[in-house]
Amino acid sequence: MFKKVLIANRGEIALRILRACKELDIGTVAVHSTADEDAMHVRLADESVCIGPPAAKDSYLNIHEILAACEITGADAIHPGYGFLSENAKFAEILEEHKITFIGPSAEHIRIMGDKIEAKKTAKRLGIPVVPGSEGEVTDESDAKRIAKEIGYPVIIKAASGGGGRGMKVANSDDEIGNALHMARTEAAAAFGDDTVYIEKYLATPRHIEIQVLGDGKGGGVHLGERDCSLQRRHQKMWEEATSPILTDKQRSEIGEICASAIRGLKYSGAGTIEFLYENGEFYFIEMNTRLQVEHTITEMITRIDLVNEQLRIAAGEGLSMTQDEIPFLGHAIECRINAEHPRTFVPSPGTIDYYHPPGGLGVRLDSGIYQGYKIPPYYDSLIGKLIVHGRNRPECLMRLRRALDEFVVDGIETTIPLFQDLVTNPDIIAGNYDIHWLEKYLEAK
Ligand code: MV4
Repeated sequence: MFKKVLIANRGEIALRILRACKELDIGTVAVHSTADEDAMHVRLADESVCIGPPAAKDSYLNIHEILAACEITGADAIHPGYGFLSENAKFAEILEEHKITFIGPSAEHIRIMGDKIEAKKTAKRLGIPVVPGSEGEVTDESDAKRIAKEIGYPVIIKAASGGGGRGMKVANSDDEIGNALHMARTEAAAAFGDDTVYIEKYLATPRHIEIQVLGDGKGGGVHLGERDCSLQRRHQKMWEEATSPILTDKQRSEIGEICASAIRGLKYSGAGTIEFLYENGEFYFIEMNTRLQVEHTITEMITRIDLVNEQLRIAAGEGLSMTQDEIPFLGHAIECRINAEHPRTFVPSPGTIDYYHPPGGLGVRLDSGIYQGYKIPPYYDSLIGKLIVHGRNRPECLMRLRRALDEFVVDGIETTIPLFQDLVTNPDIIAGNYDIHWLEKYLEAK
């Protein structure tokens, strides 16, 4: 096992990684920008190195500074967390050249899954159901029209280098497809420097269901069930659930086994998430994430598996600590993302936390690095914590979430807590009756 891990991230996920390292008696190095000097994980780390000014491009994305911090401290591995450099194949390659372990999959697998066309081809080859659409890149209007005729309108045009919803355009008929193709390519070129696009059948009211997988890099691999992440606003997940309110045990093990088998076939190493749209009882692969996700926590609550611990063991060549039949799916868990944002306008609300009272009690987990007197910097993502609640079943989990939200006090800034206090008593939410558009429609109607 590693002697010292450098945590190349900030906020709640940096603290999460630090905790797993400490439990394995691994030394911890925190890197931080000048804006994060007072961050909780910096205070708790064995060592800390300031790697630059607040802007992410000069600090958390600065590969040279991070490598220098590794050299100075003698860290033998780096955990990238999520976002920042976590899916940067070049970074993984550079670390390999410097004999520093990147705690994550191979640069090759990061690269394949980062190209949504390659990812889809690979998924299809491995037996994962995909959305009907073009085999590869769509270049001109006639090509797009031919494929649209085959799969039927409406269709959606997507950026190969995309993800997170940017560079997507829907077309409902032949006379819309030319413009949709042009707009998607222009947006993709501007956002990703790559105007490669592909076309798929547009699913109008799907749910977003993702499968957590773990591969040992040697042909072994398991799935850890699903997360229902349909409650999103502008492609930002807000409320995630494990298990999904609408999946049966049979569906879970079927789609889970398809994903685990694909991971074994790839000889994938580390944690990964295979994302699906789910509509009318069918799963459709859309993309694979080669990083630990924000919402990994709810999977940990129902399986009792520490996913960061597994990542560290796999990266150290110790393989998986469990077989598929040793993975239970116990009860129900819900995660609410606590953002420093206004609960209705979602305008960011950085500033100092004057008074802080976190919830507690049975089945309540709060992953957050904030504390009373902490000053939330304006430079980064607005996520300041995740409230995770577990119950023996979904009704108990909802009741406990409602109780925890009512206990939760964060004075001095606006947060999304009041939004969740609304949602947890909403009849559609209580019934589990929502698709990927539900939250935006709900917010528009308010
Ligand atoms: C789709 C889709 C409908 N049909 N693909 C959004 C970001 C990226 N993950 C893919 N996305 C979508 N792809 C087809 N063929 C609808 C979306 C989508 C979406 C997907 C998951 C969660 C929230 C979403 C919000 C808007 C659109």
